[in-house]
Amino acid sequence: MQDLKVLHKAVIEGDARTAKRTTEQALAGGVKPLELVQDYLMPAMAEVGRRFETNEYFVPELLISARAMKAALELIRPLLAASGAEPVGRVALGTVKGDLHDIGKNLVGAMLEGGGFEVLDLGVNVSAEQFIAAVKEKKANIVAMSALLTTTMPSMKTTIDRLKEAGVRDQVKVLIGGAPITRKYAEQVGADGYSESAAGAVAMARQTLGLKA
Ligand code: B1M
Repeated sequence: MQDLKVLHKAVIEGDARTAKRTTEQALAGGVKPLELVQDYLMPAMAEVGRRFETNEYFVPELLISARAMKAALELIRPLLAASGAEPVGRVALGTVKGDLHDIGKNLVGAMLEGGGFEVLDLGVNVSAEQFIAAVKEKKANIVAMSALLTTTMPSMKTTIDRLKEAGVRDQVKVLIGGAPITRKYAEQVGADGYSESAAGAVAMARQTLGLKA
């Protein structure tokens, strides 16, 4: 079994090829997909964020680290999502308007799929109108919003307000999350649920629909 610190280092250094190869080998060697995410990939991105804050890294380094993380996640996501049962709910998932961060959102989507939900991934920079359209036209019964920037957090409240104005707020549960989001903020904006992690998002989604966690 290879040393998985190589994976951690590959993401920090933006080495997508090594990140992919190490992930392939680890999965083939029986390492659990979630362990790779929680113990190696997420701590690596946290370190990338720390370096960005201290001006050791700039946007190009963030981008190449994100690319390395995505290379690993592309292999991991289908394994997290493997399920096959009838969907327990339909989730309209997106990163809110003005925000382009999608790594956490993609993980949340994979975990929700793994937890038996059908996920309509609306992508990044998603407007209130796009969420409303997914509720009206695609009959989503959960709206799940991710935000990574303090400047885009207010888009969550805007979306909730617009869901009310469109007369569909009562038809859906609204879940929010992302690094700057807190439970208190979720309460303030009138969301139905908040989770700080992708794994917790599944339990929260089940809970809001009255299903067993
Ligand atoms: Co950006 N960025 N970024 N960035 N970036 C942060 C968020 C930042 C904290 C870095 C820093 O200063 N330390 C900072 C925000 C500061 C703030 O708002 N207070 C920041 C900044 C400033 C910016 C720009 C403004 C930089 C610039 O241009 N000057 C710019 C903004 C662009 C925009 O969105 N409009 C920008 C751009 C980028 C890149 C494009 C280069 C790249 C993103 C690539 C991509 O996503 N495709 C990037 C990256 C990589 C980061 C960091 C380093 C890593 C984010 C990440 O992917 N983390 C980040 C620093 C950090 O977070 N430490 C940073 C890994 C991921 C698994 O975690 O997304 O938190 P996360 O998701 C978690 C949980 O939060 C939760 O589950 C996930 C897994 O457990 N979760 C949910 C997420 N959504 C959820 C939803 C739920 C429930 C749980 O329910 C619905």
